[in-house]
Amino acid sequence: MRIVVLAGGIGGARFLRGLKRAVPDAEVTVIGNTGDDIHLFGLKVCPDLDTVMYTLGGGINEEQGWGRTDETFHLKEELAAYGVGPEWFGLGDRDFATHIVRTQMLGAGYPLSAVTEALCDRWKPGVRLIPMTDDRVETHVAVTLPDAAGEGERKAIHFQEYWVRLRASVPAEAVVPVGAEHAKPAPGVLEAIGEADVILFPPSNPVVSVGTILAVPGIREAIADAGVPVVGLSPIVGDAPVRGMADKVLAAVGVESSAAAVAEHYGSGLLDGWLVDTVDAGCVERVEAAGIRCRAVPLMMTDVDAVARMAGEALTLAEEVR
Ligand code: GDP
Ligand code: FO1
Ligand code: CA
Repeated sequence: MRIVVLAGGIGGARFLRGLKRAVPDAEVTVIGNTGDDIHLFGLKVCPDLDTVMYTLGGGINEEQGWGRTDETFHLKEELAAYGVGPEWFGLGDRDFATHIVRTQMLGAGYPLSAVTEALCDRWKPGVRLIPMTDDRVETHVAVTLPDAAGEGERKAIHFQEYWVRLRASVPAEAVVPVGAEHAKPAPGVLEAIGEADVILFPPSNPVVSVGTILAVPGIREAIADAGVPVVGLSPIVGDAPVRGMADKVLAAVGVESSAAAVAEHYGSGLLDGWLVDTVDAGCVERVEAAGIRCRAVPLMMTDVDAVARMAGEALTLAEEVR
């Protein structure tokens, strides 16, 4: 079975670990979000690609969900001693090596998709991990912050600054995947979608993870036209994200923070099936009224077996709508 998964960071990576346990023989292609990417200290950092690679490769910091296990921060401290920031972004020593190798290869002319493949040669994630695009896309968030005079000043900041520095403490007024409109799907992306038996949206952020991937021209269209079941799992449980800032970025695109509203936001033109958590069983009818087959099952990714059951439910629903 050939499965294509559109993945962000933690939600996507943890789902993939369970999917692999549920169907070890499946050929899984992951289309990774690169809108979170940021250039720091002259290095290209790809948080969501790395989260998938480290999680499936056994190198992730499990408690945090991002970054390396057994990490130290000497390099960051030395940079800070020179007054070189940003201090709000926690790059560890082991993680730095990944960004150095990536940046060196990009500088030598390799596209990000080839670089990601090379990094995965070490981590052996057991999936084919492809960035959504080799072109530069950066998600920016429009916010209003107080200026020196205490007046509100509207500006666009990098998504990482919104999330990591500001902890999404101010409303997101707009979310813009800068560069997406001119980006091309990376080699292999449209081919994998065209050859898939099933396409899954893990419980990743619908705006800044899956939404950003879908913003690359050609990807949404290829999925809608693939003619295979497209099934998603809700990242919203009981009207709130399980973690992260999905409620804030959903508000920016005019979507309420609920499992049903996220399904409607994707729409029946894209989604055939949608899983909501059992606490949201009351919204099944609303989702089905939107033309999307819906089931309520436990969706908390407490351990890999629980996630494998979620993945199994998603594949069962895919067979029902096929
Ligand atoms: P990020 O890039 O690290 O933010 O990760 P993703 O975009 O892949 O996933 C983030 C989403 O995962 C958030 O909106 C969370 O609500 C969701 N999420 C995290 N843990 C769980 C879980 O156990 N169950 C469900 N249903 N969603 C989860
Ligand atoms: N998340 C944080 O909350 N604080 C950090 O300092 C931080 C550093 C970081 C470094 C490398 C990396 O791959 C991820 C990192 N993250 C950090 C996670 C990342 O910013 C977010 O979880 C995702 O991009 C949100 O989608
Ligand atoms: Ca992310």
